[in-house]
Amino acid sequence: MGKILVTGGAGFIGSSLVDELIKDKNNAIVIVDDLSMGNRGNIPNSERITFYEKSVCDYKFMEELLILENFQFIYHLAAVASVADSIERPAYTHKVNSESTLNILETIRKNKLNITKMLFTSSAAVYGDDPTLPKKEVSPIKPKTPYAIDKFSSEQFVLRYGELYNIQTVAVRFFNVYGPKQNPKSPYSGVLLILKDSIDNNKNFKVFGDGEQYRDFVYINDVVGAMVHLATSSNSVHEVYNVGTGKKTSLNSVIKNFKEILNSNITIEYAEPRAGDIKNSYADINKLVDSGYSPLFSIESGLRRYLK
Ligand code: UD2
Repeated sequence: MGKILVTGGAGFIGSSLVDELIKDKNNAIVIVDDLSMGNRGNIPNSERITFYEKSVCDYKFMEELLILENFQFIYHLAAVASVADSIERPAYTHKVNSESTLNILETIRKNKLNITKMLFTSSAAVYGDDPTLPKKEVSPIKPKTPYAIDKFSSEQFVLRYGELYNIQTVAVRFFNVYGPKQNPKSPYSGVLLILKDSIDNNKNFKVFGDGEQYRDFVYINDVVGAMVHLATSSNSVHEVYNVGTGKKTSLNSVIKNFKEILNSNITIEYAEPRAGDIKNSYADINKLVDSGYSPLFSIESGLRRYLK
């Protein structure tokens, strides 16, 4: 591939992407991460990786870096990754999740940088709780939080800006991603990590609601696979793609999977539904599949790999 920038490359998804990209001996990777969510230990050791502990909001640094390195590929993952955090800090979130993206685009445009592809990572949060299911890329957009608003606006900036100024761009909307390297200490951990953590530490697991709510849980390897595919495919330009499995899995059924795989009992407490939660969500992934990427992991095989 060549010279690659991964912002947020010390985080859960970013570092998993780096693990994959580094396998290709032709790749040299630059990571920019301020370690606000990420963890240095997530970054693999390699002389083909350069790590800068910097914020993507350091515009002077980012501009100099982009001009100096002349990247072929840019994966922009650095973000305030927590919806709850975005509600606490909307203006800060806007800086990190939106303005930093525009700054990268502006630097590319003004300096006529010749990138092969820039990929932006958005979220299923943009659909909000509109009841239309499964979510298609053309389904109604109803962002409910600063996080979702900024993800949607940045995604649109990246795509339409790309069209206007002839920059090759693509965007993805992640559904519920799980896998190793997710930070169990984070108060905003995904439900599968919390479940795993409860089992590991012999704690009760609290189900918010009746457990019949469903999600599209997608294993990290498929998320990485889809990103690399879309970044390198010359047909996927100025488009946004859902990244999920296309299958719905209820919380109760995922708990059953955990019990079977680990052959252990889990003590469940049922509690009131969590305020602000959406009831159900899952992706229509036909667009992704038509582009040439089909997920390899089902919830069963993904969980087996994850819990191994
Ligand atoms: C996901 C994203 C969020 C945002 C949102 C958009 C994660 C961690 N969160 O939220 O950032 O993009 O999608 O819609 O990926 N639950 C329990 N017990 C727990 C924790 C959760 O029952 O201890 C339930 C929760 O009430 C919900 C389901 O599990 O019904 C999934 O919760 P989640 O926080 O993993 O993910 P989600 O889809 O609400």
